[in-house]
Amino acid sequence: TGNGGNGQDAFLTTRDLSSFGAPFGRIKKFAATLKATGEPLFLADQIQEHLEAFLENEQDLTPRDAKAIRRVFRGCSEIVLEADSAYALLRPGIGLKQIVCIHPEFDKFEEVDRGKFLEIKDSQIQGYDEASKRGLVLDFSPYFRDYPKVLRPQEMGEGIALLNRRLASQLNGQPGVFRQGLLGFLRNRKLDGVSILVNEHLSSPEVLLKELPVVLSLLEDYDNDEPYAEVAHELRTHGFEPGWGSTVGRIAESLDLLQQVLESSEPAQFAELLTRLPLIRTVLMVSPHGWFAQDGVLGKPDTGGQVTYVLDQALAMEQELRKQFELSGVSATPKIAILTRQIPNAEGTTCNMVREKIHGSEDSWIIRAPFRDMQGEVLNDWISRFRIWPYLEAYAEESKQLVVTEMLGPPDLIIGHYTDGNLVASRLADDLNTTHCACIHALEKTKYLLSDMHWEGFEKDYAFSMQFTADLIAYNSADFIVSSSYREVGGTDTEMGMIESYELFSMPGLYRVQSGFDPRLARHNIVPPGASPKYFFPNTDHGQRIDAVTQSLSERFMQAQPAEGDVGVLDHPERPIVFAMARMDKIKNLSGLVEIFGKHEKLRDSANLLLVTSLNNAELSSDHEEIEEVNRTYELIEKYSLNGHIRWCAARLDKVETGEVYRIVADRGGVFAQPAFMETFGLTVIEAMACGLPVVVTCFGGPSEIVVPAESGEVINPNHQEEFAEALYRTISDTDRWSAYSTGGIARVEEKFTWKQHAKRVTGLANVYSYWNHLDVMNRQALDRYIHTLYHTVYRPRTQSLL
Ligand code: UDP
Ligand code: LCN
Repeated sequence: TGNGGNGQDAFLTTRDLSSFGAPFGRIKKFAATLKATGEPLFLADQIQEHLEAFLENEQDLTPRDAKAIRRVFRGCSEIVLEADSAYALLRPGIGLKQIVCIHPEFDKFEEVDRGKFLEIKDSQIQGYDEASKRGLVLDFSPYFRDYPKVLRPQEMGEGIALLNRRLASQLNGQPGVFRQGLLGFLRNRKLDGVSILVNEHLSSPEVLLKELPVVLSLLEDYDNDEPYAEVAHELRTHGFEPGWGSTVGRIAESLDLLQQVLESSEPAQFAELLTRLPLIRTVLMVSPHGWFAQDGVLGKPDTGGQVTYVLDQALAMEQELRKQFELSGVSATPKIAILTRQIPNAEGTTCNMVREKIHGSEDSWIIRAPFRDMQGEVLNDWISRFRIWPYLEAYAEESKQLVVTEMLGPPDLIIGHYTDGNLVASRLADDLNTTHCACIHALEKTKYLLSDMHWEGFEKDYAFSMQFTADLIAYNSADFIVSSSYREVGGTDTEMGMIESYELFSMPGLYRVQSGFDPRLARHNIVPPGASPKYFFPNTDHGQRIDAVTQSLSERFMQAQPAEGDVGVLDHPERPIVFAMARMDKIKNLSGLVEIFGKHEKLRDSANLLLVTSLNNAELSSDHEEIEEVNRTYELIEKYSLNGHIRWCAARLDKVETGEVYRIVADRGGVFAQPAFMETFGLTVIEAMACGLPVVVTCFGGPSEIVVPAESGEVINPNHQEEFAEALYRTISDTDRWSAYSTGGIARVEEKFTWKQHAKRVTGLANVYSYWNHLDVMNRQALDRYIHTLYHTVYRPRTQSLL
């Protein structure tokens, strides 16, 4: 298990812990007030609440000291009380952790190691005797000891920049090793079994450096726009195969870049060179849990943005790779496959099909393999993503053959999605020796309070012992990780990032994690998704809109009487609309929106509330969270007498219709509301903005990074219901503001959230990390063994309980 877990951050251990500058006497007094409550554990929000109450009472405290105390506890995520001691998990900065003990006898903080802290936490659940026995401790830090880490918070999630700098500095320090490494990498490249880039003539870096100026001068004899074929023969004799460019001009540019990279150490050039090389033709995406199809699946408890994301990513990657091949002069065409689960009882969807072409693609496919029980029989029905763990191993095994047949060999890149997709992806990448890119979408741990410490209570419904273990296995084994927002990686000034929350935690009786995911590792990259302009375009773009769709949706959502299956008569159908569309997860807080709307008189008297969810009848659901949220929404409609003001539609819209709903709401001067308690990214927010519909969104998670407050919408804490309602009200009642948000939103999406940019970045990342892997700078083999051990000793045996 290594010793890295003791591992406070190196530059912090040397710091004098009393030097936080806060009066320690008061800090002890604060700890004593916590103790007086009799509670053994305080979490982030409670700590802040108690701290503010405490500071208010301390009348004689100078503002300076109060500020210093607040600084100490800013981002403090846990305080555990044991006997006379209080143990606080502090966050001296984004991505950093420090555990301190506060004791009445001390005159300054005493540092506590991670193992001790977890043991104290466990003792609250297990009792001292049990907790003091040495159980299983997980620590991934030794395997990443030499991996570059960012230190500046603003660089968190910009792993590639750091990696490029590291590679460039290698050139400075050990030019020979660097050149040898790069040449070895270029020489091993093949597409469909055919060598590209360089051949064996370039037997050493010296030969390469000698040939480059010769070839560059030779190219000067040709016009820039002459095709590769004109120079192919000569290039080959000098050691260069196709892949450098489709025209003489492009080839010269690429080879010049190569020459500069070999001779100077400019990180940007290195990234540019690697990014333009055509290293990937076939991409496998893995997203096993159902329902995954192109129509009629969105909005079910397990299928929301991830399905949209994966399909759009596939199309964008195909286009990007096609463009890359065209520019590089390699005559190849890309192929993408999305591997998902085949569900025989498909309920009218295409989820039972083995193979399905992706609409709008040239050669991209959904391929499906079934889950099987222990006897090898196919499972016919959908099962929740929380219960799929026992099936994934055999699934990965069976899929391997399917993938190799589909791709005519191993894929060049595997992109895993969510925990299950990445677990399967890690197994396939291991077996097929392919680079593994992991897209996270959501980490469940932070969504459920104390899901780690009280895992046993959650086990029946959520099986978190399996899911969190699978997270640790899959994301640690990935070559690089793609997140959608900074919130996922670095969190905020006051709150941990979702990834960061896996760094130090315990599941009493199962294992203690001393180092799970270090968010500072240069494996993390933030690459946000986009909204497809084919469906999500401004409401003013009348040429693209289809009248019949506009008409039928307007009737359905805005006429006085509800259509069959929909709920709510509208007394004033002409009023502007407050619109929300989401799955009925508690965390999406649609019931909260009903309350926000219901309580605010001016808002309810000037607007209607439109909810579009896949379900508004609890009897049709088997998902307990969904049922509770539906019931609560009805209770609140009743409580605030919202009949006449709300329309609640159970609709499974296709993409054309979804885009059009945002637009018809925009036509009538409405607003889109996203009030989630936590959202990793929030695709609906960019969809609404792209359609010219102003948005008011939660401050928790991705939406707060999407929207620039007062420019492209408003960002509000949904727990402050009055404020949220005010923001909705001012957006629909102030026409200048409305127009500013509408145009601001469109511009923001065009600038920052496009699939084109996304695909370009992911392809570039894949190239750079493949190179990094090739150098084998970390001890990959040891990491793999550790991961396999965890898989076989914890994950696999536990999954048997779900059979
Ligand atoms: N969506 C839908 N119908 C619904 C609910 C959601 O079509 O009833 C679509 C929506 O257009 C968006 C996606 O599902 O593309 C939801 O993505 P988001 O990232 O907002 O949330 P998630 O469901 O992934 O948590
Ligand atoms: C999952 C979520 O919860 C959303 O916030 C994301 O937008 C979606 O996946 C796509 O990544």
